[in-house]
Amino acid sequence: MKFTFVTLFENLVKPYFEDSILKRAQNAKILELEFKNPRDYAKNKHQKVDDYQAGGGAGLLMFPEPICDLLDIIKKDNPNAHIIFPAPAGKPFRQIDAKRLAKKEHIVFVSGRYEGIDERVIEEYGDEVFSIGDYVLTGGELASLVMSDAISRNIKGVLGNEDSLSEESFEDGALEAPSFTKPNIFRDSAIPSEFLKGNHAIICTLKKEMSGLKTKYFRPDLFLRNKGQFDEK
Ligand code: 6GU
Repeated sequence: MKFTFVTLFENLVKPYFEDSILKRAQNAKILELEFKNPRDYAKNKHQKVDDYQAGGGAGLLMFPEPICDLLDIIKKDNPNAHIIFPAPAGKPFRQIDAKRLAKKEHIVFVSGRYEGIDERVIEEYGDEVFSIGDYVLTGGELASLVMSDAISRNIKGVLGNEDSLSEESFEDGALEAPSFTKPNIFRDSAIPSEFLKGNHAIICTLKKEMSGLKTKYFRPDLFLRNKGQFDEK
């Protein structure tokens, strides 16, 4: 997988990939990163990339030409590039999107700063527009990082143990059951006794129950959306 980050602030993005398993994935050539700065494609004297909004409105917008020139080059060199615009006005980014996008060859994240990007750029080049939650960030960089991280760990070979994917939150529309490690009693708090007895069928049933309760309590929206999932078998 190749990720291209189109951003005015590559230093906000780069360090995240310089440690841990995402570093290992790059060393193993599973992951390749590229950074492109729209400012390098601005033709005006001061390499300006933003301007006032048509019709008024607070804040500056990134104007089309530098980003479009840059995206034309990326598309020409990489006909399979899948272009994503992070934006609070996008559709919600979910685990199923992370899994689906992990199968792409090349994903380009185009981060806006200021109040965003001229809508015509998104219309022409955007394969998808995603929001990572109902709040507003100062730019698309953090959202691009969140999405690229969630996508990466679904690429074969990135996680040491692929099994760790199967029991996670959202894999089956539910929040993950609580998990525990040693010691069995910590500051007077014991782990559920069945976990110590080693009957895997019982533990599995118990985890399903806890997962259902947790989902119903903390995420009633998820619980309702995936109702069949929680029925007694
Ligand atoms: Cl994708 N971008 C920005 N700027 N703010 C957000 C967002 C994205 N998702 C939620 N808030």
